[in-house]
Amino acid sequence: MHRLGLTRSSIQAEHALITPDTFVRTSLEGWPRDACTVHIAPVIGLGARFVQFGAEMPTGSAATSAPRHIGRFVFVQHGRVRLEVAGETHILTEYGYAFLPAGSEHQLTAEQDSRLTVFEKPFEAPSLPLTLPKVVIGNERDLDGAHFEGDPGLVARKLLPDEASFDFMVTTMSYAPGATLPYVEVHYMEHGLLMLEGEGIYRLGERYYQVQEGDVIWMGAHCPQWYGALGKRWSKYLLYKDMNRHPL
Ligand code: UGY
Ligand code: MN
Repeated sequence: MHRLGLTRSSIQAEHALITPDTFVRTSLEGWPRDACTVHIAPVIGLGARFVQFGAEMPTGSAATSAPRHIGRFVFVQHGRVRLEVAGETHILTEYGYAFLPAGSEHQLTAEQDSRLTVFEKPFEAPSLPLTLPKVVIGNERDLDGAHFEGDPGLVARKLLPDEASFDFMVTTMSYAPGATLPYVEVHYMEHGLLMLEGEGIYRLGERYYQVQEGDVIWMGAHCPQWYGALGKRWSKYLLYKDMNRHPL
């Protein structure tokens, strides 16, 4: 049925919900033609300091490194991707991921039709001692989780090392049906979010949104945020957060 101009997408000054019915594909340098949907970019609302995009890669297509000052995180939603970096070859399958520090030359080749989500951020070096982040490869399904704030119905998995050399973190948050964030969070760090599984309700600023698998959310600095899992099965989201740097 025609949607008559209606959508759940909503773009506000300090947050956004972007639903798949409104995704528009474009060509990004280094990616196959028309492969990318840029969800979050510095031009959104009052401004973001990172980029989140999806990439649909047909079998055999390839992507090259980000510009040298940009750190990149790649997550495979589905498909199979070959990553060549630092003289090694890695195969990333569903829920596989890679962190590619700024300046690391690499190539991603789709061995099957694949869908990726990518976070990128201009790298901010840490204060002395200057330790630089390394390449990280993993699969979310191999990670042990920790109960968030002691709640057995809320499991957080850190996809990157919790080390000061990294200027952002990527986590998955999994919620049992009925579980919620324990309180409304307000923090100066930003989030980019992809709903991986299930459904729930997200408070962003003063509004409440129904959200489901495939939705993207941007939470700008200080955006009040809270989530409740309303579905009948566990829900899970992938979450970017800038970390470990002085706010000035
Ligand atoms: O740690 C966090 O900032 C996380 N709990 N935020 C969120 O899920 N919106
Ligand atoms: Mn948060």
